[in-house]
Amino acid sequence: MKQKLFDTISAFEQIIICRHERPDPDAIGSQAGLARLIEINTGKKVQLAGEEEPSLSFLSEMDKIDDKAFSEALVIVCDTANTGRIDDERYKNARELFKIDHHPVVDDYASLAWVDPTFSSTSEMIVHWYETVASAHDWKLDGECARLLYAGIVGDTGRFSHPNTSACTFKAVQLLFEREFDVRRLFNEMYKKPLSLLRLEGEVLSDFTLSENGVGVIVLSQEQLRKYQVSVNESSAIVHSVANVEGIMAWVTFVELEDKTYRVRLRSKGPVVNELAGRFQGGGHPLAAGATAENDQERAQVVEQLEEICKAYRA
Ligand SMILES: [Mn+2]
Repeated sequence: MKQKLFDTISAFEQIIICRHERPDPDAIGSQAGLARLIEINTGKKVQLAGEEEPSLSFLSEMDKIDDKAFSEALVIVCDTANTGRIDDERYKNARELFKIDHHPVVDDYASLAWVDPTFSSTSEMIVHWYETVASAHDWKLDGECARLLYAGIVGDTGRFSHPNTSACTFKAVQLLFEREFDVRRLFNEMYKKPLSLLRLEGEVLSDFTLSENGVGVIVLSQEQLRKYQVSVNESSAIVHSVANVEGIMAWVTFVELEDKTYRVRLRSKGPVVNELAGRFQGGGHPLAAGATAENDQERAQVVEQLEEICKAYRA
């Protein structure tokens, strides 16, 4: 499939790259990193699809793309397991579709797909692809590519602290570090936090409780988000703030949206949580997943089921 990716890229003049909605650094890093890699080595213009994400614009901005362009293009979708999360529905009109992803398969949406959950991140897959396929065709990977792909790896491995970090990860990082880019500046941009978010975190942490089974629950209301002027996307930083509490097994963050539904973020130290996410219109990795709770009743069900999972895990 890796060689097929190279051949398919070579066969198309028009290339568009998509990634998942509400992007994280790996989504944009792999999308923009691959785009740049193709551009500097083939001279082809590669367009980036999806909504602009202001908090990640230091990585890359998106392109405005005509409807017509999609029907003539190879569309590559990075880092997205299910069709519902692909940012820019026009991917459906693509002449050819290629999926590159490290999440376990949810939707088998592309006839051409390179999916491998042993990689920490889609960005790591791109580096691996460069090293094993593209470099043999004399492709170069420059400092800006390295910066984008490094951001993706750092994001998805939690700065090399999550168990998805492997020898292959460090091999990829070695290659990237042989290029020149400003790591310090990148980290400053990735981990900067608005003061308002810090204040909201303070309020959340002072109310935080842990159940007997080691389950932590955080609920962010619309009222709190408004009071502290924190967006739903920015609030995702809060999910990490309780990760190191002694005795925690798994935790869940509910962020209330304007329509009174909740965005659910599940994290775990061992108990598998993506099956639970799957029961609530979501999915993800075994130890990190996302879902939706339609109302307070479903919110309570998520907590109840997470309690059961952690209790069973401990037994
Ligand atoms: Mn990813």
